Amino acid sequence: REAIQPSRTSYHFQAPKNWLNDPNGPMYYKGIYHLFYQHNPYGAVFGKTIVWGHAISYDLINWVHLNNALYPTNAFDAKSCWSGSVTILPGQKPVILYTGLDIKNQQVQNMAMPKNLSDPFLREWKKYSHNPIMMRPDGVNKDDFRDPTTAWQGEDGKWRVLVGSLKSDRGLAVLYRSNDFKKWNMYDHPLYSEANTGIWECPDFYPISTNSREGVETSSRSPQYKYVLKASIKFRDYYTLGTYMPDVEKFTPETGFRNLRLDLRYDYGKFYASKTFFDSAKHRRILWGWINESDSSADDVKKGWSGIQSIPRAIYLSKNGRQLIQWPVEEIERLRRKHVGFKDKKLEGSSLVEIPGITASQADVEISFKLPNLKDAELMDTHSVDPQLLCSKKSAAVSSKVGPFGLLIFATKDLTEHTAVFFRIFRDRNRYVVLMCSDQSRSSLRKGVDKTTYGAFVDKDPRHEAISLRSLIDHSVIESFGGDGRVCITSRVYPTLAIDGEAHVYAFNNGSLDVVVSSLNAYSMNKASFVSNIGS
Ligand code: DQQ
Repeated sequence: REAIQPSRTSYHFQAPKNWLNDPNGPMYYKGIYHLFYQHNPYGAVFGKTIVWGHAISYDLINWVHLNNALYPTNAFDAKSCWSGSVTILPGQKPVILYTGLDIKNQQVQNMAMPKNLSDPFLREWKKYSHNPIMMRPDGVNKDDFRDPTTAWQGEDGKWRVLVGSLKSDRGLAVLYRSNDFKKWNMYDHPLYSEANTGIWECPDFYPISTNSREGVETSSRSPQYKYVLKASIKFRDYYTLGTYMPDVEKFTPETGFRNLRLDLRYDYGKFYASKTFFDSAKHRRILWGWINESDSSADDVKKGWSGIQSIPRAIYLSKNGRQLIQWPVEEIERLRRKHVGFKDKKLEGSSLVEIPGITASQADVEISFKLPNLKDAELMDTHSVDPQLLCSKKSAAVSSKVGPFGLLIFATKDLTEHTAVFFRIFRDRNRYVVLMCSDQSRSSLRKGVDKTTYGAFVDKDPRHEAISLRSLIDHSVIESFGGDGRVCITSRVYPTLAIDGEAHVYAFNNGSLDVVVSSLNAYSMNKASFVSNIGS
């Protein structure tokens, strides 16, 4: 593997070959996790014919690839089967709602059911004979109507579902209702819309508990729940918390998507078209997202594949109720092998400490920092700055007093190549503000790959708590969770020298004042198993 394909990942989900994009219809059904995904079976780039790839797993980590579940067969999906979701109807009956590109290239919504419910893998799917079940509303362009959500059932027995759209410069989540899951009527207003956002792709809408980390089923209701509405807009997944009143179909957001610069996002790096599902086995809500490549289409054709899925993340509300917290599902820890760790070690100003003895290109690293010298932090009016731009202005190489400190990942010994994931602390009046950055600018000697620096503010007070960072490292991807899962930043990088045995990982402090590593736990990671059960 390594010699030919240094960027192929070892424990992230990928298609056996060719193009992959959005996760579709994830579900837990009778002891098995299903993941479908947008897939071009004919090439390594997005194509004219997109189908639903399909894989199953018992643990969300090791997967069996199955035959494609949905592919063009009829006029209503003749050109492609685009994104959609699964709803498990009463009586344990899963149903797929998906977008068809029909024979005239219009986007329509379709339904499909398992051919044989007694096949534990649900390998084959049959399409509903009366498809399409939803046509675009008046005033909506034929390319602006797609990606049905998981449906939810109200106390009135009616089913509701959202479809992403765009109408006269407003992004919107069109709401449909049905008594029987077959005949759907558009409601007279969208669940929510906002001006000047562009189309909302892959909307997601679900309740979330305000007093527990446990996830809840999409149809369940309680005064204790808030609701999350997510929209995928121009390669960023924004979410807003809010309240939902099903009797009048009104969603009232707390923040909305309007202020695109400072709004809440699942991930401030590469992570798109995500989708959640309720895992009834472990009572949690799980989030999957598509992580695309940073290289060119020509590179993808050369390597024969493109796109990976994130490690599934458990998702719940923060204690203060202001945002979501994400954390890799616990099952990923089963891949941990060799461990190195220490506690309470001073990391002096301008210093670098190697984390030795692990496979640094395939690892899980958790590190926490305590900051004894906070009062000297740099002053900054953080309300008027874009955190991502701040990270590129103040890159890992720019020293201040408190920070940057963090990890250098996929680093050569001489640091010719490295990706820096780090924090910097600012003082803003009487508050301390934590900035988290992922700096890809020196990740690879290769030219022509996207090396954008990412960044976001972490809602944590460094006076009272350690600032933690966990990075899942897998050959060409780093998924970083800052402040115990408050800020996630995913990046794709393609080191040319820092591969396999030449890759190192370091803790670094490029600030002039000392910081303390209060704990470090780093692990080599095993490969996950991906088995193909694709046949005729
Ligand atoms: N990808 C699908 C669409 C969706 C987009 C097509 C988002 O259904 O809107 O592959 O990445």
